Amino acid sequence: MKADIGLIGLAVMGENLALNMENKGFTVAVYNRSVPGEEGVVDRFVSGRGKGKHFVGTHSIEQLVGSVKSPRIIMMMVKAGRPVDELITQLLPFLSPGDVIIDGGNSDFHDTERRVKELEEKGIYFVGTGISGGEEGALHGPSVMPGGSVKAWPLVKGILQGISAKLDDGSPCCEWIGAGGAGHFVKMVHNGIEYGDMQLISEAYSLLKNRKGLDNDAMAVVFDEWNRGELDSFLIEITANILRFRDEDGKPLLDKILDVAGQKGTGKWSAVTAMDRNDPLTLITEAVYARLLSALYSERTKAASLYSGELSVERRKRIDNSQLSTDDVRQALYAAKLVSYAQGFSLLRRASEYYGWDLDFGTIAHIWRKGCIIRSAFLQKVTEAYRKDPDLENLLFDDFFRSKIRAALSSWRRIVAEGALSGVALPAMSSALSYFDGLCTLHSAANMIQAQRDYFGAHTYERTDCERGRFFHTDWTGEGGNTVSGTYSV
Ligand code: NBP
Repeated sequence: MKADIGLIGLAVMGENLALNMENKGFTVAVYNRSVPGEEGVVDRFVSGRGKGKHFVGTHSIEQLVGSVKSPRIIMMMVKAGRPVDELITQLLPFLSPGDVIIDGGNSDFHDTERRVKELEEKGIYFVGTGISGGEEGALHGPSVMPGGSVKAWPLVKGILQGISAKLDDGSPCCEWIGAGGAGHFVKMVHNGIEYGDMQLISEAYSLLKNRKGLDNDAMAVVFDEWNRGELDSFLIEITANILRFRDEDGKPLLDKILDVAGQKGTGKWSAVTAMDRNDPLTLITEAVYARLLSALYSERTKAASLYSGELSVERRKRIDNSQLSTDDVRQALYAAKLVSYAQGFSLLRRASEYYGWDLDFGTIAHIWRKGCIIRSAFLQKVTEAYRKDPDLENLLFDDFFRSKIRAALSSWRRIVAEGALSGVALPAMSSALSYFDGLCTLHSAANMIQAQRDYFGAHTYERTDCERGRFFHTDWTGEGGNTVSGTYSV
């Protein structure tokens, strides 16, 4: 009997997705490149976790494609970038028009846009799908964000929705996202939001540890409590578990983990893409910068010793004077999180307009509610906001978000001030507050920037006493000419 789907790449994600598919009743042909002379990954899997199940182990691309029923669905779960293009090249000679290639890795959405076009020209459908949930999600039900060749959706819908997480009402955490690279774009923003959430939690942890002096067990109790309220989410839940986790010697493992954060690109792509779309994605960008700064380990070691005297005096002064409440920390974390999601969805909105994807923001928040890393109770509120007003310019304009920001604002300001006064770095909480204050400022200081640009470069400016779109230049020094620079904005 032929398989329902072929899966390439049996690393942690591929292996667990294959098991998930089989568990849902699908027969899966599996393939992983092998190093000559070593026991193959495929045989190890088929005789190990896959033993006695509906798997077909294959040892070449040709054999894999030949094992799958027509129209063939071949899914790749491999490292993003060159490996995906190499595999497409290897697959093409064995595929027929109407077959589907799915890329379930974290590919750059620009690559997916290109691959959809190139493959559709050959009659092959290409689906670039985000898959979130890590190892456990892959096995039990991830959040799945497919986009690309829309004609492939009826062919892959059964499998992708079948393996996805299900909400309590039974609805799958997998819906069609849009054309071209839309699926991978949405996954990229999901990961960017994940960077933001993780950075905010680490800042709250830093305040509780360094300013309130709580030990790991006490902090675990705080995070558990937060997880029972409006911050209820997977990342808050695992933070409590991490804080409680002991190493073999009985000491907290967290305290032995080097504070150098890694990254695999999706946060950085979100930040760069936001710049490309002129979108002020400040919080996620700060979260990326925070990881970059953490990685400058030797520079940080040097700076910490160079400035240790000054900083310890400041900190001691604050410890004597400040009354930091745990609830202030929670409120600041929550308010900044609202800003982060507002920014993430703002980027989605701008990209949707630019690429013509017609993204459904309510549905995107809906399929993030289970299975994925940023799953949280609060995403329901995002869905509700967009169901009420699909054209909402900014989530912070929604009544629910407004009321929450209003309730948290004074705590949020206190916390950011406390961080500044006591030398605790809070890049995400404070940049979110600056964004919020900037957004709400009717008469900002950008008039000065426009004046300077016109002064030194004849870049022109608009006036408050004229209609928008009329540009003026002033000869500020009496020595300039009348020639002006172009008024375009990039
Ligand atoms: P990795 O990202 O570590 O990829 C390993 C797989 O890619 C192995 O099967 C490896 O084969 C294969 N591969 C490589 Br590397 N180069 C190849 C090539 N040139 N040709 C064919 N195969 C090649 O594994 P992963 O963590 O399971 O992730 C798979 C994808 O899913 C990635 O794009 C990742 O970003 C994405 N993702 C990961 C997670 C997560 O939590 N880990 C979550 C969501 C999405 P080999 O065994 O022969 O080296």
